[in-house]
Amino acid sequence: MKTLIRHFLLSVSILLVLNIAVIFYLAKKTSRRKAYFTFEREALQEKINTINNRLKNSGDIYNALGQKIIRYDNLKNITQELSQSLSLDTICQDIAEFTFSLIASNKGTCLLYLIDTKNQNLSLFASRKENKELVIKAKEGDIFDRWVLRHASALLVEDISKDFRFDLEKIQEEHLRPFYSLISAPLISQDKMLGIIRLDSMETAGYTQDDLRFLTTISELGAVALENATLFQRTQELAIKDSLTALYTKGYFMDRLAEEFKRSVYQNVPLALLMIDIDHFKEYNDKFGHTAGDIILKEISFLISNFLKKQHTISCRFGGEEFCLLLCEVDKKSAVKHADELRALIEEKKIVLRRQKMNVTVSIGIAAFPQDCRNEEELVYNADSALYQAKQKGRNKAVGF
Ligand code: GH3
Ligand code: MG
Ligand code: MG
Repeated sequence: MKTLIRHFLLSVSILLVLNIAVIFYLAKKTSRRKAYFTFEREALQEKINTINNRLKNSGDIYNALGQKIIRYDNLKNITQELSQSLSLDTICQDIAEFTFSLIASNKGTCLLYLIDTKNQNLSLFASRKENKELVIKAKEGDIFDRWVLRHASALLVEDISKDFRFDLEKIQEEHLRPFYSLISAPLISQDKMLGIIRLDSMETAGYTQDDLRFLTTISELGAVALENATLFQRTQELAIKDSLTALYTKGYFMDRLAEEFKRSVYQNVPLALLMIDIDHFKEYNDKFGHTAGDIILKEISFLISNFLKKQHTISCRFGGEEFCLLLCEVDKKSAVKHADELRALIEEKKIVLRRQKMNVTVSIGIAAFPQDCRNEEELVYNADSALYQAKQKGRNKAVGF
């Protein structure tokens, strides 16, 4: 019996050990599998992340491409719009409008400067602002615009406070309005610098290289349109301006006189005409030569065209050494007074002819609406008669009709 019990216990023990071994084996196998699955899951997750990233990048590229297509599609409209106008002002407004809406989405500020040919300085011509209250202090450009002008190349500044090329103190001196980033491109046509188009933003890194590339494309198209408009304007001016004195020609003046006369009648305002003739001009020609005569004509024209600048005046070269000055909304009494001031101004001016200082004089005849005439022809005729009287009275005189 005892042996039986011992055998039984041994069998049970063996069974128990076997069971434990099986359980241990199974547990180990399960944990290895678990580790394997965890590893697999992580690998899969990584693959999913990579695919997601690729999808996101593709989405970004897709969006960027979409934006590019929209932008470049708009270039067609810009080209069309710009080629339809020959007015400098309209073209500048159009360039600023396109740039502001297409690149900046109407955020920040867009400024367009043209080079003033007289002093070679930049001069603000058109602007678009997100904040309408903003004051543009730098009407002749700032440190960034001068950089673009000097280098004749486009500029991207992501953060003005961190760009070593520009002195922050100077920037703050020049501006009332804050901005942190900008892009700017020169307007160049046939190697000639015409101006600058620029965008600035209240955010740092407000523009990308792609924005700059697009701005450069717009500036190239804009520059061609501006050059055409300038040439057209110059051609028009040549037709209406006398080449020696830069005063209006007689034909153009007569058209303007007719307009102003009509306006005076409708609005019941006075209008006065000064007919000016250089005294003994032929003698200067004979003594000093024709070129010296031309110098006199230029000097006197300059004085006439700049006289009473604050008032509405129109001046012209009426004939050889004869000029007209129309004083709009000026009555006869004031006109006679002004004519004598002009006469004295010319008399006092020293004109150098062959190293000799000369005092050239003029005679002036004055006629005015309403008392002296019923139409513009009578106005001219009567001013001329008054001029004849001024000559009769001994020259260097201003005489009213
Ligand atoms: P008066 O005081 O009576 O006006 O005498 P004047 O000598 O000024 O007048 P006149 O009509 O005898 O002479 C005008 C001269 O102007 C004759 C002409 O040769 C000259 N003249 C006309 N156009 C030009 C020009 O473009 N350049 C030059 N240098 N002379 C001109
Ligand atoms: Mg004369
Ligand atoms: Mg004359």
